[in-house]
Amino acid sequence: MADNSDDGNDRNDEPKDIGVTVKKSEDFSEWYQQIILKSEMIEYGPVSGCMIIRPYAYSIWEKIQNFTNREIKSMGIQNAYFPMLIPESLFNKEKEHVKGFSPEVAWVTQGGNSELPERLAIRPTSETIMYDSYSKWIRSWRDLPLRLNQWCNIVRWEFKHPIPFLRTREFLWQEGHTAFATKQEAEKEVFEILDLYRRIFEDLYAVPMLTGIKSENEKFAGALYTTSVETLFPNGKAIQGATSHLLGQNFSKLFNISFLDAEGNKQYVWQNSWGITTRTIGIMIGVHGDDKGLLIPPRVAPIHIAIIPILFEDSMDKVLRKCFEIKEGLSKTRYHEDHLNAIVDDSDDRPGYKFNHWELKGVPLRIELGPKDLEKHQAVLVRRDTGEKTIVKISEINEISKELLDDIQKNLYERSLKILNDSISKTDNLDDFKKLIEEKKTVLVPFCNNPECEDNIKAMTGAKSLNSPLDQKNNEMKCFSCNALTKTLFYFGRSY
Ligand code: 86X
Repeated sequence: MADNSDDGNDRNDEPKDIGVTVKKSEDFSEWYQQIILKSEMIEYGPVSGCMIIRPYAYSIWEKIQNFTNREIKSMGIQNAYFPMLIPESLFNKEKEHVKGFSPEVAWVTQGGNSELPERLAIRPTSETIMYDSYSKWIRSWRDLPLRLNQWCNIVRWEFKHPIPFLRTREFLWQEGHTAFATKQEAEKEVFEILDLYRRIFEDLYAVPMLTGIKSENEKFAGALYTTSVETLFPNGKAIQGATSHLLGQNFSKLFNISFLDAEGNKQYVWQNSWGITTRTIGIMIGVHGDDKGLLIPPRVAPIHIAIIPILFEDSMDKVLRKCFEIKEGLSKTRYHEDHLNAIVDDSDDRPGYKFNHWELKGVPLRIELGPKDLEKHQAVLVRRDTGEKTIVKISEINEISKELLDDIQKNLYERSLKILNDSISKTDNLDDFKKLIEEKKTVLVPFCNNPECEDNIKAMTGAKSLNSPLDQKNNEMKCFSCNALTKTLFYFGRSY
């Protein structure tokens, strides 16, 4: 227990902001809206579907960028930047693959007051503009592999109602586009990237994922196959986290990306593309947040520790000085690829108000320090995930903070994993499937992977396939819906 029963000085009794007014379990979407605004992650912009990512959220994206850059660069992938505007004629080369997407493309038609001779698409994805260059850059087997990535914004003019991070008309992502001499090399990368995405979610965001291969219906039309990571929201809806595609030679034939092999024969390259977006932030918020607000896993938290001084007139200077000393010590303490980031909240608000404020912001650890603590050379550490308090010697605060943060990270992952596992049910027949979908379960079923069969299932139940787990036994089974023979299990669920 804290050794400071009194809240300290009573200045600024009026609350500056009010906390979340709905429970996550009662109205998930209202809860989500409130916490992203009140925690200062998002501001709505003047255009519907285009939101402002405020520094508190953007710094999470920067951590994802840093981690991803480190990993992909060590794989031999380089960053580059391609233009945002794509001439219509070039864009149309991909027509076959983007049929369903075309209503979502935003176009630039004017420069100043004059109409452009050709419309320019604002990139909804960059295959066409990048592969146009790839066809010029790749000539011989010595030019391979070509492995580029870009960090950029994307515009897709969605007509469904926008949800910050999860479904926006403009979003940020990285898109990797690689070309290899052989299918084997390309295929190896597809799964290395898929595993990188899994680690971003599981190790950084503490969100457990279902990793697998998309159905024929749900794959990217330009790919031989599409792999994905998917997870579950507490409202029972599944959501895709990221995708990694084996494009095969579909695009290299369209864009004439070919090379002369060592024997002098012309060959088409084997390609991949893969992407992860700012949607990841929304997934983290939805999975971990609670009725007090955000709950940010330590590995991606912009602020690890909020230090709250318990101030009284006579001891104020000493307590504040010690708080800043603690902050200094923490900032010199390494935490994974980073250092600990602590802030001292020395504002005029009451401690109770500050507790609520930093809980709303999802800061994973709080340190309370009052005059009585100071006398005993101790402080109180409070976990955001469990509310548990620990009294520690100030001399041990750096080490114990690190341990507690790792434990919070682990706990967030494990409790989400339990929810995910508890939501998964298995069946081999349509009747049970319908009931389980109504109960908002994620259902593992033997499925024939026939697009018409999946369309049927969707029409009957509103559920679609998420993906098909990677390591399967390959027993002969019957499709749960049409009874055709199959050897593969798929996850199904209602999804975003
Ligand atoms: C699908 C394919 C692929 C690189 C990725 O999934 C990862 C990164 N690209 C993306 N795709 C679209 O969603 C799409 C959307 C619109 Cl509006 C469009 F006009 C064309 C598209 N092409 C591909």
